[in-house]
Amino acid sequence: MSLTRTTCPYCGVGCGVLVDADGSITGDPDHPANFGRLCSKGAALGETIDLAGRLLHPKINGDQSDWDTALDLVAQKFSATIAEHGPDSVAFYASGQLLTEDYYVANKLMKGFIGAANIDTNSRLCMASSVAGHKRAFGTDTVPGTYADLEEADLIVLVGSNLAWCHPVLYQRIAAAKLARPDMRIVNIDPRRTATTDLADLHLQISPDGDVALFNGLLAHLASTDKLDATYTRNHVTGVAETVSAARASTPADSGLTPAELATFYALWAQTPRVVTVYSQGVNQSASGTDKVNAILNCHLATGRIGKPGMGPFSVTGQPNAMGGREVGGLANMLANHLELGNPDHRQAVQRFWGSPTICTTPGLKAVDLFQACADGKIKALWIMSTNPAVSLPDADGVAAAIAKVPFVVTSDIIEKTDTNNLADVLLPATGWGEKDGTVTNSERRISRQRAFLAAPSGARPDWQIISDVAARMGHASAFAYKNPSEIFAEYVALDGAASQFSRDLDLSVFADADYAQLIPTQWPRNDHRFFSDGAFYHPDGRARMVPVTAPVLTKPRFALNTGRNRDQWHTMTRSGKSARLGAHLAEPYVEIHPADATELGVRAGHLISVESIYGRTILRALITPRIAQGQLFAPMHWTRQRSTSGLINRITAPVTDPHSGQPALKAGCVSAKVFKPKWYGFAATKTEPVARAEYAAIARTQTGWQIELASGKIPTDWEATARAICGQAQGEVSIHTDPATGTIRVAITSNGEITALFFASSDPVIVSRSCVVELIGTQTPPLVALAGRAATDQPDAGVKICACFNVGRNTLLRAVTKGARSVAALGEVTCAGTNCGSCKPEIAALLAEVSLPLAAE
Ligand SMILES: Nc1nc2c(c(=O)[nH]1)N[C@H]1C(S)=C(S)[C@@H](COP(=O)(O)OP(=O)(O)OC[C@H]3O[C@@H](n4cnc5c(=O)[nH]c(N)nc54)[C@H](O)[C@@H]3O)O[C@H]1N2
Ligand SMILES: Nc1nc2c(c(=O)[nH]1)N[C@H]1C(S)=C(S)[C@@H](COP(=O)(O)OP(=O)(O)OC[C@H]3O[C@@H](n4cnc5c(=O)[nH]c(N)nc54)[C@H](O)[C@@H]3O)O[C@H]1N2
Ligand code: SF4
Ligand SMILES: [Mo]
Repeated sequence: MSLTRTTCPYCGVGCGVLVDADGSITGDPDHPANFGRLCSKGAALGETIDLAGRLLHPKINGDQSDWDTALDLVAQKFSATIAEHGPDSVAFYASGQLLTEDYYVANKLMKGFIGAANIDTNSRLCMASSVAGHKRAFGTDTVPGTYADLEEADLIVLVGSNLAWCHPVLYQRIAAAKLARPDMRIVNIDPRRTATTDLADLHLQISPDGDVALFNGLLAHLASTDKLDATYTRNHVTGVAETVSAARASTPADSGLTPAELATFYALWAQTPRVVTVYSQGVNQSASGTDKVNAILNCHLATGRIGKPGMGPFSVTGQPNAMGGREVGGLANMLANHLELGNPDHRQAVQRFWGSPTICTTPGLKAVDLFQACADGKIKALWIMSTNPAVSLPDADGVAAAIAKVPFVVTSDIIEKTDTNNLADVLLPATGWGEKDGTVTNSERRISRQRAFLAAPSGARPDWQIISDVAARMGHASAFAYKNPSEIFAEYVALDGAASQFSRDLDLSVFADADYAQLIPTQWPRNDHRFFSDGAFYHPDGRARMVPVTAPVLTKPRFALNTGRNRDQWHTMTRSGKSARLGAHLAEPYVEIHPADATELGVRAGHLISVESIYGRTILRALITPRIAQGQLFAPMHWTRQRSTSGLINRITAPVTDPHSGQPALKAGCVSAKVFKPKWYGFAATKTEPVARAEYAAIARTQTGWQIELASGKIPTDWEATARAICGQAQGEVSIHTDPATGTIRVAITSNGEITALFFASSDPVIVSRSCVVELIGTQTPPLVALAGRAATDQPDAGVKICACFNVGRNTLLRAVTKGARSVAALGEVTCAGTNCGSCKPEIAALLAEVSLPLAAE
């Protein structure tokens, strides 16, 4: 195998990746998104492409099947359902992780051949408010920003974005730009402190959903200090007066910020023409998400700070192909190629181009409504592709029940056991990253190739092919006779050409004669094109619109539940969860809680908290930290029913949506919390996969196998049997050590002298060193020594992992600090931490800040 140039399948930064002849993975120095950098997830890609856990045969009702039988069944069921109940009785639920070619074909089948628009995607949970906001302001869904703008800005405002963890390479580009130009200012607007906050000059710890009040206040301030660009707005913008007057009606203090904080931020924004406002899920995932987007866009439009270098609004996309999905019309309220579903001319042009028998005329169901329609019995056949809605949608147990109710459910996935696959009638095995070919569009509109460097495992097929094969069996063979993704891409570009008479931002002409095999990363409409530099927008009058928005009335629940992401995990962990290095960063579902709230609830370090809403209950490990404000909680979205018994956070989130975009409000839930007092806590490390059996159980991969955290309200009658069952070790010799004084039970299981499992239980949180116990698995350590759960004196405990690339733990770093390494760079020199992908640098900086007080006092 020679060198392959491809693109990372995780976040929307869209980094170029080089895969060497020996399979080693590095950043592509020539890719304009990353110039050679990769983050921890990108750097660990090689550890996630093995075949363990892969779905490698179609399955029907749990039994292995063959492709012809499975495809025939899917086509027959969909056709029969449409014939009996009409086109609106079937639905596709797709994903921003499909490639553009897969997405194009799925959209074409549903909208042009089935004739309904019931295709929605997980981008509804992700980008829909930005899409709706862009369309209201610009008349089109255009992301005008580029990564270079971030480097050229004098002020970067990060709103509801944890860039350090979620777009790490972009964060590193900004950090490097700030190092080169220390005058650059960074403001972070987030209700909690995050790794991103460490780079910021100003952290505005806003109230949940205080953003409209804040940006309305900014617009009112700009207006009253004469900072609006009247010439620009006269020529290019409508709605100025009414929007300013709506902004004046807002009370900025409703943002939860002090007058001094507001004054500082407003003055900084007013004084700094080169400002880029970056926003992400803290903006989009809200009941006022679209209004938040427009409140931000209003400020840029009113000052003419858009369409010029180093300034503008910038909605950074989450998934690798969120943008590609929007382009091909993957959302239920769009057509294809940025054409409008509601416009008869557009519909006719697409239908003519596709030569299709029908075309949808009305918008389909948006994600949350779609699953509600499943619950209501209206959807009779559902096909879920490349997404895990039984985990990622709000009220996840309700969604699981809704899916279970649909008479015929198909899923296409690469992994066999997922919470959603467990509910499907037919499983179709897709080829995964490294095996499939196609294109993706990143946050700055750059289309890059994903290229295969591994042979597809026998049994798996590319998504575009699976969809086309079903379409052919539904009677549409000639319209779906694609031989490869390059033909699909060519058709997508040709459709764009055929629609060129309509005024749209999308323009793919630069790809018209492109050599697909050799395609280099290219932005549409062309590299270095600056949208809106001529002041022309896409509303019929050619102007942008400022949109009057009203700040929502905020209620204050006892606890507002905020949710989001961890540095080293990707969504529902089906891929990132395979890597032991990535799993070591934060190995169990947790909830950030303020120390004062913890005291009030009687929660101490290591305790568990039961967090509840009217939808359900989760049990999470308490992470007591002042990073989170009082009255708020933050929990990660990653834990599934596969990985934990009670850590699935969407069990308790509500299906409340933004009225314009239909995007669920996943950041400000109304919950209660109390300490969860089990009869015993446990921890085990094992060689083979453990079985989650307790009320609280969370499983993670380790370098030597697996680990499991446990807690339960029931004390087992037989500890040996319990340890064997949880550790999945029916065989092997057992050594048990009980200490009635402390109420601890320690169990070692060995096989031929080798430790295969170590199990610890106690009435208090188990305080053995996890990293030491994990390292003992597979060794010949005598059981009694191993049961001490401590490192040997010659091998100090490394502590919780901070650097995933070089496996450097917190304790190792702390020891280096006491030996004199007092900066991120110095710690890197001594321990290597942070010197590969750099994703952990913010945490190393935070650790230094944390220990700086005692050190100063030395
Ligand atoms: N490591 C990792 N990276 C990822 C992903 C992943 O799973 N793991 N997923 C990718 C995807 S699909 C996406 S969409 C992106 C998401 O990227 P981000 O949006 O950056 O990530 P989140 O953690 O969801 O949320 C961002 C921040 O919004 C804050 N927030 C909550 N409520 C409010 C509010 O009312 N106002 C403001 N201003 N802020 C608020 C939260 O505290 C949180 O820190 O990440 C992408 N990158
Ligand atoms: N509480 C809470 N919930 C959230 C969020 C939040 O911030 N808080 N964020 C939301 C957001 S922004 C997003 S984007 C969603 C993400 O949520 P999901 O899309 O549900 O999560 P993933 O784990 O990315 O699911 C992708 C699935 O596709 C499979 N897969 C991977 N590659 C391929 C392939 O090539 N082909 C096929 N057919 N399958 C493949 C994977 O194994 C996995 O099962 O979660 C949303 N849910
Ligand atoms: S920042 Fe990390 S996850 Fe995102 S594309 Fe780049 S390497 Fe992949
Ligand atoms: Mo997302």
